[in-house]
Amino acid sequence: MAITKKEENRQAFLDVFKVLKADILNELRKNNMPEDAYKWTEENLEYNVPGGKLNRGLSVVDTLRILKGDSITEEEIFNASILGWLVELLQAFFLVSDDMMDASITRRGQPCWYRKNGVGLIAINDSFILEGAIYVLLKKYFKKFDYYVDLLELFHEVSFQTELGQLCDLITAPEDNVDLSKFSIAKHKFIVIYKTAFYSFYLPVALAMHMAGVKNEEAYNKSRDILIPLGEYFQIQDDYLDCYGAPEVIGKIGTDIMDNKCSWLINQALFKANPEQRAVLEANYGQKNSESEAKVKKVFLDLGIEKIYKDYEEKSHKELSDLISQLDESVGVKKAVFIEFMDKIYKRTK
Ligand code: DMA
Ligand code: MG
Ligand code: MG
Ligand code: MG
Repeated sequence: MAITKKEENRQAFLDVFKVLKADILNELRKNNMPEDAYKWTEENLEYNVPGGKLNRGLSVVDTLRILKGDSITEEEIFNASILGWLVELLQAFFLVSDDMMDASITRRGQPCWYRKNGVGLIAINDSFILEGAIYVLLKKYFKKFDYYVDLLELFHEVSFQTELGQLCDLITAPEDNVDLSKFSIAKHKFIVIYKTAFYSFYLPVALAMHMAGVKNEEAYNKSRDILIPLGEYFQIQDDYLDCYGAPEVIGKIGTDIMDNKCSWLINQALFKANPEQRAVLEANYGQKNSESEAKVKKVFLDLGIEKIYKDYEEKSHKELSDLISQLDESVGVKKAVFIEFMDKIYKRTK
């Protein structure tokens, strides 16, 4: 697809957000919300929903375009865009709460919502409102379809999976008790599949499949078998970028080392470290000061972690391409869906 067409689709997608924002605010009007609460929610939506890369949301539309081909209608594109924004609302809900739990500083190039003056812990409830808005809109636009309950169940299931993943992510990284022996590649894999892969990769594609009328359960299972490893790859990129990404490009300041996170990088480092290097990691990982963080980064440097990541990226891309090429399209999905999604994230720098 030419850049211009892509940009045009993105603009059309962004235009749909205006409609949905008005719908949600209208719901507040119907509930006679006081003017300050109305304004507050308007800012919550503007600040937290549309400012990201929109990969997840756009993937719903892109997937439906591929599944339907030339027969796709304007109405179907509009409806797929709505579902895309519901994924972005879910993402906003998770990010607002994730930033509080991870004690993050910035997100999408601006202060995290909870760090804004006067917001603080109110951000907890604001995240609930972002989640609640999903179901207001889903009912308004999709109750009339026979697959409404499938969509509802899907949002509930992946939300629960993500919350389970966030739980494991958090309790594997206690602030007051750094114990690197709790980490492993297997533990990391479990955490990232649950906290990221289901909602970021399976959800957008499965939503479009429901819209396209795919009923065969095998099609969902086969898609999941590709999308989960793709999501794992994406979160490993996120872990890499936390340490090596430029904050002005990724829009956030990395916190994983200070937060004692079971990230891909520390697991690779522990795998390669000699006893002295391990001792440096034990003494400095998860400590909330930049001197300790720098010492951990120095061990990463000495171990050549960046090169290990670059090799992983190549290898993973090849494995995912093979997995996609082996897909049997007769179950009711197309390889292009997964190629399109992979192209969106391969070698990303943000
Ligand atoms: C992200 O994990 C997972 C969810 C559910 C938001 P993370 O804390 O590594 O994300 P980020 O690096 O964007 O804070
Ligand atoms: Mg985080
Ligand atoms: Mg987190
Ligand atoms: Mg991260």
